[in-house]
Amino acid sequence: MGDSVSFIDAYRRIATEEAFAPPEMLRMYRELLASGRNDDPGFMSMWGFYSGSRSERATFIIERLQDLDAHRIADMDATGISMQVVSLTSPGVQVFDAETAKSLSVLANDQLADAVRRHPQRFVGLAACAPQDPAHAAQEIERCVRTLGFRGVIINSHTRHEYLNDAKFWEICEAAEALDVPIYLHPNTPSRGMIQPLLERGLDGAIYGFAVETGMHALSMITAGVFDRFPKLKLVLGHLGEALPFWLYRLDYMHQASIRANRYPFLKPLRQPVSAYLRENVYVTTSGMPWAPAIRFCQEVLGDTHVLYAMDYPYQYVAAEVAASDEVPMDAECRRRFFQTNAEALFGLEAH
Ligand code: 1DF
Ligand code: MN
Repeated sequence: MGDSVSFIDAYRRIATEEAFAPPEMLRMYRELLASGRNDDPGFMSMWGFYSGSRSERATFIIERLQDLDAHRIADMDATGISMQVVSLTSPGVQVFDAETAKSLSVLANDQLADAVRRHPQRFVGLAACAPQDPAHAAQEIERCVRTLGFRGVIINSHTRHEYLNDAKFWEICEAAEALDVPIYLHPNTPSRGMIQPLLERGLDGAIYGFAVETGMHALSMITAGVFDRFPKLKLVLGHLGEALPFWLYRLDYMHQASIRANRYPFLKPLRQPVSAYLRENVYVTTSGMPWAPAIRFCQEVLGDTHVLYAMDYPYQYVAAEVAASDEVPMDAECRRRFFQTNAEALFGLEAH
């Protein structure tokens, strides 16, 4: 008793998709936007907004992204969040050239490690990396896990319009599997080849474009055979799986139909149906989807050990949503899994 979260006794709430940004990175975002050298229309749309807008939303988010101390912890206390799994906000370093991305990933990880050291009961870190240089990324992931105590990897979807289905990135998957930490495949705005109709309609961001981009990314990793190559690799998806759980049946049917008909010579048969990887290798978090029918559906089709709570702080900091999440019908044991023990198991927090 006596600490700030002692009012929770049935379960601790661990929020698993919570973002931060080093001030240096936000400055470099502004420089990149101003330079005219950026070739990513999604980056321009999202960070043009957040770094240029004086709206209440943008102001709050920019301020809170940079805080890993009093304000963030006060916000957690006010909403009953015991612990945040903190990751570098999207697109992190993945928008930059390789050299910039590498040094900035190290800087971001060191800043996050300092915060975890200051608040070990409240924060656990995910490792940022620069997929632009897969060998460096693998090495940085290893440093973060072995030396800094981080418990997973954050990949903010495409890296300069390329995806992890491409074998050139598989060193990253190999490192995560070997270190027994999950990869959190967080959204980015859709890549250059995908974004245009979404952008024209104002749908490129978190409203929908994020899910199109990130669901496609995860699915393409499965169909490329990433999980046959790395069977113990765990992938975390926010937003209740970026719509993929709803597609389980049809993904199996159509994937098998394409394979049997040899429609795409580059698509190779998989050891298991697509749905098996989504059930076994993939974990989903709610991040801004505090909606009972969708949560219960995911628990039913993926299993209740694979569905975890996330807030998506500071992008969706809404106290009533925590209360709504508490109210989703499930038994007491299942609720403890949802808020606490699934996250402890997935991110290996027992030792922390
Ligand atoms: C937004 C949403 C931005 C999420 C994010 O990172 C983000 C947004 C830049 O609303 O613009 O992580 N989200 O996960 O929903
Ligand atoms: Mn997010």
